[in-house]
Amino acid sequence: MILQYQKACQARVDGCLDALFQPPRSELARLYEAMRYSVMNGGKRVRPLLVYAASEALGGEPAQADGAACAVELIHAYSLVHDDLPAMDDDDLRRGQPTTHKAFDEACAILAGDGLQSLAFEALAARDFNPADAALRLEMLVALARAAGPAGMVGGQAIDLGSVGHKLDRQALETMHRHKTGALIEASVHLGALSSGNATPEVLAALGLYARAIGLAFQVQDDILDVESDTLTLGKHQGADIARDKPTYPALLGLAPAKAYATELCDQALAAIEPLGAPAQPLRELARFIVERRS
Ligand code: GRG
Repeated sequence: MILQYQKACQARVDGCLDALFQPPRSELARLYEAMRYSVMNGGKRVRPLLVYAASEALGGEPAQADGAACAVELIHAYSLVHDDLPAMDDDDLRRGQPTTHKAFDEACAILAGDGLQSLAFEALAARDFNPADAALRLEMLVALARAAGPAGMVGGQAIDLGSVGHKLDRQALETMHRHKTGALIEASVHLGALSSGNATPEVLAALGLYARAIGLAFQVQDDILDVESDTLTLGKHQGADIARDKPTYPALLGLAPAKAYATELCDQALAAIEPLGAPAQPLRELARFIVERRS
């Protein structure tokens, strides 16, 4: 069922994203091509899936969630383009293809990342793909800005870069991941819920617990895959974390306890949304997918 749901949501968000990369003038063809290359290249679309699933859990219309689904994927894509740059992780492989700065050049990749970030906020502000209520759209814009910015994802990246050569304990590792990857995953669930127009504080709190747990589970599983998977399946270099001596959950806890921790986080997520009943089924399937995925 998750595969079918996943495919339908991927096709939906890919259709919306595709429309964003039409260069308004010929001089911008290369920049738009670099942006398209960075997005339309086979990502799992986990964050848009969470947007649609959270919206559906609260009886929302997918057409009102399209803007948020595009926005979180655009922010995610920009973060990967910049993360892969020589000044950061200096990677040459992403989603099985040369990274954007390798396929184009470094300046073009920096600008493509910048452009994707701006497009994200434009997509979230547009009336056509979001709730008609302007106050709700403003609330969604602020939520995404906070999650993506210095108190969220950008801050997490700064903590990560600042920790090179230092040993992080479990708490510091958790703080870094909650910012670096958790904030955008939490925002995806939050935006999806808001887009439905039916979010109450109680439901947002339950979804917040769910999102916090799967945000961390996503990272724990990512660390496990870095140990257990292979470069072809991952579409990025397997063992890169170990090679860079990055702190990871398997390194800190051991492989079996790291797997047990991922399962525990998944169970926590499922418990948090129990009261939401049948419409939250896609969210449950997604929580399981996050800890069972192989890439
Ligand atoms: C440069 C501001 C800035 C931030 C970068 C998220 C991030 C912060 C860097 C990515 C580094 C990384 C590989 C983190 C591990 C978790 C992660 C985000 C994996 C990639 O996400 P997936 O698995 O990728 O959803 P796809 O390709 O499926 O979209």
